[in-house]
Parts: sequence; structure tokens; C-alpha cells
Amino acid sequence: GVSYNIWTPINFGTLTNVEISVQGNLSYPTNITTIQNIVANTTIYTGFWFDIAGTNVTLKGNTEPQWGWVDGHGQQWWDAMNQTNRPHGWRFKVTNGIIQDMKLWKSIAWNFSLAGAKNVRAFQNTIKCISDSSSFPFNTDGFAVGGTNLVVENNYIYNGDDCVTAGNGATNVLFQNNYCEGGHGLSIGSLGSGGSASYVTNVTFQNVVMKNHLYGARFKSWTGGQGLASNITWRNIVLQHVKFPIYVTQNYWDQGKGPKPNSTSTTSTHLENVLFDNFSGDIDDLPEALEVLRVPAFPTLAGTMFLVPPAKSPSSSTFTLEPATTNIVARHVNGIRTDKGVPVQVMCDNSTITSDPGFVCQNGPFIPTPVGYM
Ligand SMILES: *[C@@H]1O[C@H](CO)[C@@H](O)[C@H](O)[C@H]1NC(C)=O
Ligand SMILES: *[C@@H]1O[C@H](CO)[C@@H](O)[C@H](O)[C@H]1NC(C)=O
Ligand SMILES: *[C@@H]1O[C@H](CO)[C@@H](O)[C@H](O)[C@H]1NC(C)=O
Ligand SMILES: *[C@@H]1O[C@H](CO)[C@@H](O)[C@H](O)[C@H]1NC(C)=O
Ligand SMILES: *[C@@H]1O[C@H](CO)[C@@H](O)[C@H](O)[C@H]1NC(C)=O
Ligand SMILES: *[C@@H]1O[C@H](CO)[C@@H](O)[C@H](O)[C@H]1NC(C)=O
Ligand SMILES: *[C@@H]1O[C@H](CO)[C@@H](O)[C@H](O)[C@H]1NC(C)=O
Ligand SMILES: *[C@@H]1O[C@H](CO)[C@@H](O)[C@H](O)[C@H]1NC(C)=O
Ligand SMILES: *[C@@H]1O[C@H](CO)[C@@H](O)[C@H](O)[C@H]1NC(C)=O
Ligand SMILES: *[C@@H]1O[C@H](CO)[C@@H](O)[C@H](O)[C@H]1NC(C)=O
Ligand SMILES: CC(=O)N[C@H]1CO[C@H](CO)[C@@H](O)[C@@H]1O
Repeated sequence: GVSYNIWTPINFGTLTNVEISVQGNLSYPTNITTIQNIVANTTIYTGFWFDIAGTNVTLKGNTEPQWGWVDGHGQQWWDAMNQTNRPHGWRFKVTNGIIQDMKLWKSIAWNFSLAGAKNVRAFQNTIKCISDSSSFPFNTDGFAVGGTNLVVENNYIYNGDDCVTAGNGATNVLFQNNYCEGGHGLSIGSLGSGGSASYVTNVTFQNVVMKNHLYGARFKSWTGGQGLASNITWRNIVLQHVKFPIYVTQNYWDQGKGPKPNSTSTTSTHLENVLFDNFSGDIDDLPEALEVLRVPAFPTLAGTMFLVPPAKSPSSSTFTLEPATTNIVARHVNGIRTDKGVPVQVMCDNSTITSDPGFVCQNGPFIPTPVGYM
């Protein structure tokens, strides 16, 4: 029954055997400048507005509809398109933890970080970063899951970036039975930026509804990166107005900063045992989807985020791979339809593929091979 002003960040420190219960409403400062000044001050800001570490920690919200909301007042930030000194939300770097029934309302940017967490289950949480205006809720990622033995299930995530993103260190991660709307996909990456080595293994996304997302399954690694992403599965994915159901980029670079850097195949983040299984639903047939999306929604980011070659694509599965790829298969994805009934297209460079990806690897119509039905 109380609304609290969380006017400064809370660093809970390292906790042992603690339950944090959020029963009332929590409010970030409403003044943008106030927050920016705090975020810029490393004495008081650890990188997150709420910072929790330790062992045996439960973070639990309120199930009453009117209470337990953490209000970031993000709308004004999105409207001003101000990306200077935005605060991250919650870091939960806990071994043996639970995040349950938490509710985030209009986060400024980002949400739950599980980087470095271990044995954590996050369930029945709600994230609503829904813009009331035409401005886009930038970078309001759902869950960042760069930890070990993580289960994220039965969450409702309406946001403006990756619904979930598995970054470096993600090991044994299960993301299942979630509803995702409005964002940029079920993502691995970005891996290997600046030539770094990233490792991701045994990550499964399954039984997820993806509504109005830019991508369904998304893999992104930087050109020149190193490391290995292995044993990754996307399974039973239902698409509703998704633009790119499957989009794999192994040679991403920041096109705003110049041409593709020269690199050799030996320095790509390797991709091994990747399966896309049982995708169905409809995709928006917008050949100019990328252009539509970045203007006017992404004016400041044009040329960086979405101009991944090939830039212009029919709604399709898109594989832009480096030779450092072993066993990548899409099967039972023939349940995907375009909203206008035109045939589904693929874009795939066959010089990068050494095994059958489950469809004829070409820039052209989607034609499943027998492997695509196995
Ligand atoms: C926000 O805070 C700054 C200083 O911290 C102040 O100058 C400004 O007037 C405040 N804005 C509003 C709308 O209150
Ligand atoms: C940072 O915050 C501390 C503690 O409130 C304060 O003493 C210090 O002056 C601040 N630094 C700046 C640069 O504002
Ligand atoms: C965490 O909980 C487990 C199970 O209750 C217990 O065995 C363990 O000692 C606890 N860890 C710490 C650091 O207290
Ligand atoms: C708690 O916050 C939510 C989200 O801002 C709001 O809809 C709700 O009315 C608030 N509850 C109360 C009792 O003020
Ligand atoms: C964003 O905030 C910064 C710092 O307060 C300010 O200098 C800048 O002009 C703002 N940018 C926009 C686009 O509002
Ligand atoms: C892979 O992750 C799942 C959780 O999604 C776990 O149950 C399984 O044991 C892991 N496999 C290995 C080989 O560690
Ligand atoms: C991937 O899975 C295979 C078979 O399940 C296993 O042999 C291999 O060790 C796994 N790779 C990694 C990096 O864990
Ligand atoms: C494919 O996915 C749909 C949607 O999640 C599910 O209903 C169906 O049972 C799945 N098919 C198989 C063979 O698992
Ligand atoms: C890549 O190599 C080519 C040929 O050696 C050279 O012309 C080009 O400038 C290089 N590009 C970059 C970004 O270094
Ligand atoms: C690869 O694609 C090229 C150009 O589309 C085509 O000429 C060639 O036959 C294809 N090779 C294989 C093995 O499918
Ligand atoms: C607080 C939080 O979740 N932050 C993460 C949000 O997602 C981005 C990447 O998409 C991570 O870099 C942040 O750590």
C-alpha cells in the first residue's frame, strides 16, 4: 500500500539467504537530468539502479494488479530520444536465486541482467515497456542471460529490444513458455565484438510466442570475433507479424563507421550445432521492411543496426555465414507463411555452408530438403 521513490540507486551488496519482497510501487526519479547526473557519477552508480549479488536470494514481486510495479518513467526518455547516461535496471548476480512476479513499467532502458548468475529461475515476471507515442522504447531488453544454469519461463515481455539475449558466458540456459511482443527477437549475441572471444553453449529457446518482433530467432556475431557458440536450439516458435523469422549474421560490423573490416575465416566466432525446429505463423511481407523500420523509428541509428547485408530482403530466413560454421539446420519451418500469401524466400550463401541446412541454400524461394523434415 505504499509508493516509494527510489531516488538514488540501491546497491544491496552481497546477500546470503535473503528474500527481497517488492510489495508497493517503486518509482525512479522523474527528472531526466537527475538520473543522468547519478549515472555519470561512479561513486554512487555501480552500473545498475538495483544491484543484487550473493547466494540464496529471492526477488519477489506482488501479484495484485495495482501494486508491485517498478516505474522507470521511460516514456519521456523515449520521446526525447535521449540515450545519454541511461541507467540499467536490475543486476541479479546471484548463485541459487529466484526472480518471481516482478513487474517493470516503462523502463528507461534494459531490464534484468543475469550476467554471472548461477542456478537462477526467473518466472511469472512482467515487463511492459509500451510506448504511448510514436517514439520507440530503445534498448529496453528483457532478460540478458549470460550466466550458468538459468531457467527463464512464463514471463510476459513487451519491450523494444531483444526479448532475451544470451551473451558471452551463457551456459545451460533454458528460455521457455514466454510471451514476447514488440521487440527484436530471441537473440544470441552480439558475440566477439572488437575481436574478443565469446563462448555460449547449450542454450534453448522453446515454446515462445513472438508477436510484432523484428526477428524471431536471431544470432549476431561481429566480423573478426573469436570463440564458440554451440548447441543452440530454437524450438516451437510461433510467429505473429514477425519480419525476419530466422536471421543469422556472423559478420556484423558497424556500418556507420566504415566498410567491413578485413578478416579471415579463422577469426570468426565459430557456430556449431545450431537448430531451428518447428517455426510457424506469419511474417510481414515487406520488402522494404528495413527502411520502414529505421525511418523514422531509428533516425539516430540508421546504418548501424539494420543495414546488415544483404540490406534489402523479402521476409525470409537469412543466413549470412562465415565458413566457421558446422551443422546449422532449420527443420519443420515450413509452417511459416507470409501475410500476403507470397512464397517465403531465403537468403543463404552456399559458399559458407558445408552441410545441408534443411533447405536449398540460395537467394531465392524456400525449398525444404529432406533434412528439413527430419
Ligand atoms: C531537473 O533537475 C535539474 C537539476 O538537477 C533542474 O535544473 C531542472 O529544472 C529539473 N527539471 C525539472 C523539469 O524539474
Ligand atoms: C558523486 O556523488 C558523491 C556522493 O553523493 C558526491 O560526493 C560527489 O560530489 C559526486 N561527484 C560528482 C562529480 O558529482
Ligand atoms: C543456500 O541454501 C542451501 C539450501 O538451503 C544451503 O544448503 C546453503 O548452505 C545456503 N548457502 C549459504 C551460503 O548459506
Ligand atoms: C502502481 O504503478 C502502476 C504502474 O505505474 C500504476 O498503474 C498503478 O496505478 C500504481 N498503483 C497505485 C496504487 O498507485
Ligand atoms: C540528452 O541529455 C543530455 C544531458 O542532459 C543533453 O546534453 C542532451 O542535449 C540531451 N539530448 C537530447 C536529444 O535531448
Ligand atoms: C543443458 O541445459 C539444460 C537446461 O536447459 C540442462 O538441463 C542440461 O543438463 C544441460 N546439458 C548439459 C550437457 O549440461
Ligand atoms: C554439444 O553437445 C554435444 C552432444 O550433445 C556434446 O558432445 C558437446 O560436448 C556439446 N558442446 C559443448 C561445447 O558443450
Ligand atoms: C510445434 O510448435 C507448436 C507451437 O508451439 C506446438 O503446438 C506443436 O505441438 C509443435 N509440434 C511438435 C511436433 O512439437
Ligand atoms: C581491406 O583490404 C583491401 C585489399 O587489401 C583494401 O583495399 C581495403 O582498404 C581493406 N579494408 C580495410 C577496412 O582495411
Ligand atoms: C551455389 O550458388 C551458386 C550461385 O547461386 C550456384 O551457381 C551454384 O550451383 C550453387 N552451388 C551449390 C553446390 O548449390
Ligand atoms: C540490466 C540489464 O538487463 N542490462 C542488459 C540489457 O541487455 C543488454 C544487451 O542487450 C546488456 O548489455 C545489459 O547488460
